[in-house]
Amino acid sequence: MRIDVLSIFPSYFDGLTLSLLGRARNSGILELNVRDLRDWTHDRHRTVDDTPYGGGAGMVMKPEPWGEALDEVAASTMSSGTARPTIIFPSPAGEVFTQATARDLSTRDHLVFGCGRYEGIDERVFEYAASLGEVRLISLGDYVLNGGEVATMAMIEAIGRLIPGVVGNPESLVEESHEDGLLEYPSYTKPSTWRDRSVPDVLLSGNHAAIAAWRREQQLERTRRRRPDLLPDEDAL
Ligand code: JFB
Repeated sequence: MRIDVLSIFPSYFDGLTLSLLGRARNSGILELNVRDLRDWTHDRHRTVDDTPYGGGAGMVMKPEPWGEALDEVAASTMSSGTARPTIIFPSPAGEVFTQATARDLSTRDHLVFGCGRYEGIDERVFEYAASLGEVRLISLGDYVLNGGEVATMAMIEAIGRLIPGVVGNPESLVEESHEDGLLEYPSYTKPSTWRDRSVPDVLLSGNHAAIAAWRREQQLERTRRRRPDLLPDEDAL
């Protein structure tokens, strides 16, 4: 998979380029390119924002640098003969990112993340990007961030760990929270007693059927208490 990130704060991604991509990058499983959007400006001040038409608070990102940047990064996959890129714009007005979104995106050959700042990006950029690839506006969740960078890092980490050979890819992905629609069961390790707190007896019993049943019960109980929205509607039963 190839991932291109467009941002006016490319150094935000330094940690990600080091951690996630160590093994995957060198083996060619994943190629991550972080590019500074200001490299596609042509004025002395490398301007990426301007005042909003119709008035209102704050600034809006100008379309021209985005158009040139998207042309360049999208053209490089299209010329290499592979499918059109999937172009993701993190947005508080997008569809909410879930594990299902991460699974879907982990199957793509080429992802482009366009990180907005200020009050967002001129709407015509999204329309134009749709001529280059599949455009997805995606929100990390129902809270307000200052830009798309943190959301992009979270999404790349969630997507990357689903790709075999990427650092952080566990042996078993199926037992994790959200993969089976329930929260995870609690985990314990040695010592069996710590500060007067003991590990549940069943886990020391060696009875694998009893352990499996206890873990399933814990998953259901935790999900009911903490995340009832994940369970089927009781009224529907
Ligand atoms: C994403 C962003 C802004 C308009 C603009 C670009 N879950 C999320 N919350 N906020 C964002 C997000 C995601 N994904 C997000 C991109 C941009 C926020 N801003 C700032 C805040 C509110 N309204 C600019």
